[in-house]
Amino acid sequence: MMFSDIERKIKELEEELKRTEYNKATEHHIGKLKAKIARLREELEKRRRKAKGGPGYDIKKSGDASVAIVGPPGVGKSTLMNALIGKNVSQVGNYLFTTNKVVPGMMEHSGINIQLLDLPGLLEGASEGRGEGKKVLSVVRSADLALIVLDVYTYEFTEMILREMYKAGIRINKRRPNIKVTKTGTGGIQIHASNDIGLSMEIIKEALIELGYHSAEITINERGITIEDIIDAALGNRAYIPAIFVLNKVDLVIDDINYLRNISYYFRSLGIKKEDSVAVSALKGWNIDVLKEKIISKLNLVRVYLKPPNGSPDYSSPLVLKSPARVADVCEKLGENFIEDFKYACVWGRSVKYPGQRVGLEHVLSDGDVITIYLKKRA
Ligand SMILES: Nc1nc2c(ncn2[C@@H]2O[C@H](COP(=O)(O)OP(=O)(O)O)[C@@H](O)[C@H]2O)c(=O)[nH]1
Ligand SMILES: [Mg+2]
Repeated sequence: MMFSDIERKIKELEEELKRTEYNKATEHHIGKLKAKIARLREELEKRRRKAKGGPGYDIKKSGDASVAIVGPPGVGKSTLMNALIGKNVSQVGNYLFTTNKVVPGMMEHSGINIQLLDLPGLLEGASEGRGEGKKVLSVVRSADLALIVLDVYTYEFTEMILREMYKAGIRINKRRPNIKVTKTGTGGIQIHASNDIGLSMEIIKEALIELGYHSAEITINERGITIEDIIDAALGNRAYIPAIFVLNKVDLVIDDINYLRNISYYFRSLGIKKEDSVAVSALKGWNIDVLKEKIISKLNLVRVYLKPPNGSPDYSSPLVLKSPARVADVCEKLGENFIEDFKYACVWGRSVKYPGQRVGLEHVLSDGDVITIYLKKRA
């Protein structure tokens, strides 16, 4: 098939999917349609990569975590970035001004360094390559958190942004389902499901066959899964990214309570949780501190303080680790010999039963823990 044939076929199948009402009789057909679409998208993506070479901007990662600022043009992404950092790092434009590159900047908050990535505006069709769409989406894919920015006038673009991300294999505010798919040589499709998973075995099989699996083992340790989860697990290249929805420019509608209430209804109708959204004014600096706190908590970082054997902990510069943080991850940050020469560690804080408890390399630490590491004496 040619490029454009695949695109046309996807459109057709998507149309069909829209027309098909979901019920017991169409359940199987819908499952197959979704798998077919996913497979064709995958094929299209492969050819695009070949045709264009690798996508992506050249950004040097730095800091303890990275946050992508994404949204339509003109909603105030650059203004927000500057407000978070506290100085003008990124250029702010008039309504349709768009930069075509990534602007990185560092935000410091309670001992944690967070790299912010201000991105060009995302447009409808981005996942199919419109504008800088592919590059923007690939930055989002590799970030630790996405700030999805909308403003009070264009908030209804949220659906478009979510759709483009979805098509690019990005799953927002969702845990990776516990589903394993392994290709096997023979034996057909074997499904191991430990409990009532909420999807029929037949539908799972049909979807896998559509995806090109003829012999495979699939293990599902999860309840309430959807056919999309099965497709995602089979294709395997999905990114599960936490996100905060930022509604900007509230200064413009602050007197209109009903207007703001409608926006929050709209967010809720999309399944966006209250705690995952925040209304701000980047221009006036309203609620920027609240957003900062949300960023920190959503990143789920673990701060660990080092204490020398007979001294007191150094609270001025925590080690910042991604969750789950093991003692081994601390050692790795400190240097290679720390793992090699590791004897044991003593930990104070929420991860242990009593202060100063002895633990090994696999012990998982909590935010705020204090740790002393003892090394073997070298011969
Ligand atoms: N009233 C108001 N205007 C804002 C706010 N944030 C940004 N703007 C304006 O919106 C326009 C676009 O801002 P910019 O940060 O360049 O948007 P971007 O394209 O998303 O990066 C500029 O004129 C900003 O001054 C805000 O909180 N309130
Ligand atoms: Mg901008």
